[in-house]
Amino acid sequence: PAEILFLRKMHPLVEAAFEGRHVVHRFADAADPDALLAEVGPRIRGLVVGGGVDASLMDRLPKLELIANFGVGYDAVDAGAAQERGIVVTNTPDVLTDEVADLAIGLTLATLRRLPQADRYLRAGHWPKAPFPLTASLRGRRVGILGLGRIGRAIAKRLESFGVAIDYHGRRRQADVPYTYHDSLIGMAKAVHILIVVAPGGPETRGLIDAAVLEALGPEGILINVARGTLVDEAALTAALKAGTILGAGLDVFENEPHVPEDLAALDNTVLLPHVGSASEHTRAAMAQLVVDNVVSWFEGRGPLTPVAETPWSPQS
Ligand code: 8YV
Repeated sequence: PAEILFLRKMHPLVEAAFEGRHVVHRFADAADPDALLAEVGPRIRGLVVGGGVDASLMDRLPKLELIANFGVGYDAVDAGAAQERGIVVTNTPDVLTDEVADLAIGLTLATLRRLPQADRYLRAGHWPKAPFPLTASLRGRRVGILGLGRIGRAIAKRLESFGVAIDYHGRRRQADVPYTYHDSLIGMAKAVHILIVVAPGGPETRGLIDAAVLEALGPEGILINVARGTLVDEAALTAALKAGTILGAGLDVFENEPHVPEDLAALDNTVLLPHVGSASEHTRAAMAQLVVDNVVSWFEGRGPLTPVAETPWSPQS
């Protein structure tokens, strides 16, 4: 058996999976996490996480072979530092693609048609006095997707059936899609009405959605973010929403989760969700199973199932 460390409380499927197979240590249960690390750190070969792992933690785990991340986005794991140390990182791609794409469509419609606001209007008893004010519409709109990866493509596929024009921006043009490519984000923001952010987080994409992009999106523009809060300059967004520089925003992710700035939460032209893109029973169970399968496969000597790009794996390596 291998000794494995859970950095936080995990999905019940992960919590139960290694009983009788491996020895699990839990940060969340430790009265003194630092003492736990000093005691078991030198023996830990697997790390199961949903959140941050930096180089200094890796240095306290000299026998570490595998970091299994619960989630497709692994911007909180320093995959470069892992690569330098020969540590393989795995994530949970594919199993959450459809769920997050569904949520992105739901959030887009909810933001445009002001569904949460309409619900609040009804419950507050305003309906008998006056109908709910007319809203913006998806009809005749262009939608721009920032990041046409697995989830971006699934969002685009769904949008096709809505009869809207679809544009995208990313590092490169993709030969096998019928959508309009923009080589600059600001160019795309100028061309579209709705901007959906679904690119990876991390230092390379930090603050991409800034005041200039919001200005380019314009007064009829809607910003949707289902990726990472770090891609958006939240202060610039709040200012743009207040000033009417853009029409509205639907956000599932924030810069400093679970904290949402009060002035953003106070705005009526926002729909705000507590990072629920993948949060269905079905999909979280599938993600949990993939975490378990990666760990089991690794310690049975069969390699990782879904290694990230920075730590590729081939049977020879
Ligand atoms: C989370 C996500 O990982 O997959 C991702 O990148 O953002 C989510 O599915 C979720 O917060 C799991 O805890």
